Amino acid sequence: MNIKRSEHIATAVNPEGYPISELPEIAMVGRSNVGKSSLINFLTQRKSLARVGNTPGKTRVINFFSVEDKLMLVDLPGYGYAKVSEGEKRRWQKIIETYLNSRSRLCGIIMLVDIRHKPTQHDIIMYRWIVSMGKPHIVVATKADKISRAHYDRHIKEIRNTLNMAPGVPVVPVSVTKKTGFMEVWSEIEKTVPGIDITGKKED
Ligand SMILES: Nc1nc2c(ncn2[C@@H]2O[C@H](COP(=O)(O)OP(=O)(O)O)[C@@H](O)[C@H]2O)c(=O)[nH]1
Ligand SMILES: [Mg+2]
Repeated sequence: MNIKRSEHIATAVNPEGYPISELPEIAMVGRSNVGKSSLINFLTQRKSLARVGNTPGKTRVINFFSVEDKLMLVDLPGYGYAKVSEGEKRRWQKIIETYLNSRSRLCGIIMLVDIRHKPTQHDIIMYRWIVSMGKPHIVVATKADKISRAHYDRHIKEIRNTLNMAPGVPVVPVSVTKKTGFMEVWSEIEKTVPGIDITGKKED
């Protein structure tokens, strides 16, 4: 399948800067450098719609990207980057929390964790908070090319246990370099947003 149309719509730090739009939104949440921007490029089949590999911790803004004029993917600032001041950390936290708490068309959240590593304390706190919001969510395990397929199960189990995930919530391994997990993530997004059909595979 091909995504025909995707576009950078807005960059914002606070609600005044959020775009005026009716599109349902899916937000990417995760540590700095985990692969949020890469996942957006992967899902939109664009090389550099979202900027990848900035100096970690430099993305202090929210970026909104429309897909097929049907959906907005939202790239939130990464948390957990050590080399910034406490004040700076609080500012980021506020940007993320304000968005997640106030955005009424937020339909679902994709929480990203690196498939190689046990989720950190920051991840655990963030995940608990996502669960408590009661919005649909999935976990994407990024950089799946960095481990062998034979080890997927073990790593996914560790992620599930550490985050204390309910059995019904999927963990989807994704590698943007090997281009695996594309349909799986889109299909989860389609389940999350009522009536949306990006892949053309949904039956109605
Ligand atoms: N090998 C590999 N590298 C990845 C993958 N996804 C992201 N990266 C790399 O991880 C780094 C951080 O990615 P980025 O998307 O900027 O992370 P962000 O800070 O969460 O937006 C970049 O160097 C990416 O090229 C993946 O699936 N496989
Ligand atoms: Mg990024």
